[in-house]
Amino acid sequence: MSIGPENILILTGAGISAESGLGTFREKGGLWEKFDPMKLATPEAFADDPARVLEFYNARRANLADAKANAAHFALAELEQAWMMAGRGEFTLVTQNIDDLHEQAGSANLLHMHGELLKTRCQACGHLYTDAGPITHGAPCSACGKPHGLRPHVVWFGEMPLGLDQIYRAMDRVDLFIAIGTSGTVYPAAGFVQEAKKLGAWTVELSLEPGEVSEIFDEGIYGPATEFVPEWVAKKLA
Ligand code: BJW
Repeated sequence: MSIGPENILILTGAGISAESGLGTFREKGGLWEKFDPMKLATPEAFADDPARVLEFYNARRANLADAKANAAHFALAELEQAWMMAGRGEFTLVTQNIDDLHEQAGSANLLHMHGELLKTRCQACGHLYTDAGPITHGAPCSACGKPHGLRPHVVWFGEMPLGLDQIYRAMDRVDLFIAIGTSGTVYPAAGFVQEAKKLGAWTVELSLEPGEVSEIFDEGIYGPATEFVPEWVAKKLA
């Protein structure tokens, strides 16, 4: 009997980068406990006080400079490589994270649905820069020359996440959906499990603890990502 392809779609959240020293959002001591997201992560907050918002994101850029990919990021990159080499099916990695740790680990088919911390976008002309340094308030865009238009290339509340067409196209063919290190609080990402289930996929939640939409998943594996993701990948590749 021949076995058909198995298309994998993985969604990651802040929990996968927690053991690399990057804070999560909604846990005790998380970013949104220390800072008000409505004052920092909305287009209205940026319009109201761009200097305050840039200070927050510049500090996070500086913090990211010291962060290294961990065993969970490397395990997903290894799974992708093995899956593609053996022609076992499609592999799509969607991350809500704005860090670059999946890239550091070598993941290739990767979508940053909430943007990228190390990119800057000009609101006037849409030009994208990759730059780890601070974004200077009021600086002119080097492409169009307009001042005051530079902002972090991240998706704030009320803005449309990136790559949704591509994500839903991959979702149409998904056989296995895995959510790793995400609380299932933020939509549309939190709704992906429901979509995947409707399309007949097996769904797995892999996190430190059950999240907000936990009951929808077929299977839950709970523990630190650096232990449980490599273990899960090793089993999948065995
Ligand atoms: C570990 C671990 C370890 C810890 N190992 N695990 C219904 C439908 C559609 C939209 C909405 C809706 N209801 C409301 C909305 C609007 C809104 C929304 O969802 N609000 C909710 C708060 C209710 N959504 C939006 O505005 C989005 N846009 C939008 O909806 O556009 C219109 C649209 C409609 C319909 C279809 C399509 C579009 C945009 C959301 C933008 C989110 N932006 C942020 C900030 C990005 C920039 C930045 O970083 O500053 O994205 S908010 C923040 O939350 C960040 C994250 O990506 C996101 C998710 O957080 P995540 O990753 O889940 O982190 P935590 O902290 O919540 O959880 C961490 C987990 O890890 C925990 O469970 C731990 O247990 C676990 N963990 N250590 C394994 N070692």
